[in-house]
Amino acid sequence: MSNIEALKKELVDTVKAANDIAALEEVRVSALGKKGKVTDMMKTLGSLAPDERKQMGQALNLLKDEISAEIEARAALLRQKEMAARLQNETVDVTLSPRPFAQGTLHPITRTLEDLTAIFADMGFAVKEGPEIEDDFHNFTALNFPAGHPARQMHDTFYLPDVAGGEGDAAKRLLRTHTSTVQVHVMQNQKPPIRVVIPGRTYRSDYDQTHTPMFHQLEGLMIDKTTHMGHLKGCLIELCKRFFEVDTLATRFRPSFFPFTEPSAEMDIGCSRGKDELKIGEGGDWLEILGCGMVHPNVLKNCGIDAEEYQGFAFGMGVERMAMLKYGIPDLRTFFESDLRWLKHYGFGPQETV
Ligand code: 2U9
Repeated sequence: MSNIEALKKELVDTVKAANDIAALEEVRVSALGKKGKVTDMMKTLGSLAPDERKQMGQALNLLKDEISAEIEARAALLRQKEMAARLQNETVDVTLSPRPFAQGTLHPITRTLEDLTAIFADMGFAVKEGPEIEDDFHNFTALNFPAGHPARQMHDTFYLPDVAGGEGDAAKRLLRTHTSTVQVHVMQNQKPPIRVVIPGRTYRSDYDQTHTPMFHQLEGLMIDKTTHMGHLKGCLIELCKRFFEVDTLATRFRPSFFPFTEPSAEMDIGCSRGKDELKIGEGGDWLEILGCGMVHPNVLKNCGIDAEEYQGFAFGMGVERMAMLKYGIPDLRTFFESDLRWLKHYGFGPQETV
């Protein structure tokens, strides 16, 4: 075997033995670099006779091309292998739990609204939303609050500047004090039967241990020709059983007063209070949970519904209160502090939603 053939075999073997791009680069330098083996042989050409030099020169150039081609082919193969290994290592298994990657959590209010609306949706209620800036008619007048009635003050309303050129109550703009405004819109726009729940933010100028200027309500309305108090009770007892995840639940309905319902009631559920815990379901104690009643005939009339033909029930609850009771959150104001430690503790991962 000539020197060139022996060198070719040696170099091809070392190219094939290179197992990564870095090792291959070393092979390239040791063969074709300034001090490489092929280059060294090129340097000897000058000492050869012209014929031999020509022959040897051609052979060395061919060797150089062949080794370059070998190196390029090996590099392509190694790059392909490296890419396959990276793809293998960097694969994301989308079936794995997202928990280790989860950065944020669902706020307990979001979770509670989802829980409540899911239960009502199951009972055939549609979910409706409406504006947070309202007029006096939708917030008070339609709901049977007489003009100048103290109940309007009781709501600690946030008023906005009057509409330019407007006069009297109709010109008054306010932040809604309850989500009942949305039921008014629904009744104005939809013929009965009506079965809706309304989740949303409400505003009252009040701040202490049990009140914040913004809080959430969930209200409901059902109207049909024969809707009665028995439907109201059945619906709300079922809601509480499902929301608090109990099979047996003591309940009682105490007479109350709201301008927009007649008769009106407050619903209590049974509970027992231990030293540091509250157990919902049964026991000697009672817990006030929501307000409800049969829609006042004046409200039906104000919203364009024939009170001789239709009747309905309505209810309303504070969402923060429901969340505090279900998830054992002791302080209302912490809901709005955006404390990351609190959010981590009381928040819910996305896979835990209903
Ligand atoms: C229409 C007719 C009737 C909604 C109702 C209550 C009773 C009630 C409170 C619970 C706690 C508000 O967040 S809270 O302070 N709500 O007690 N809400 S009946 O009745 C309506 C609503 C709309 C057209």
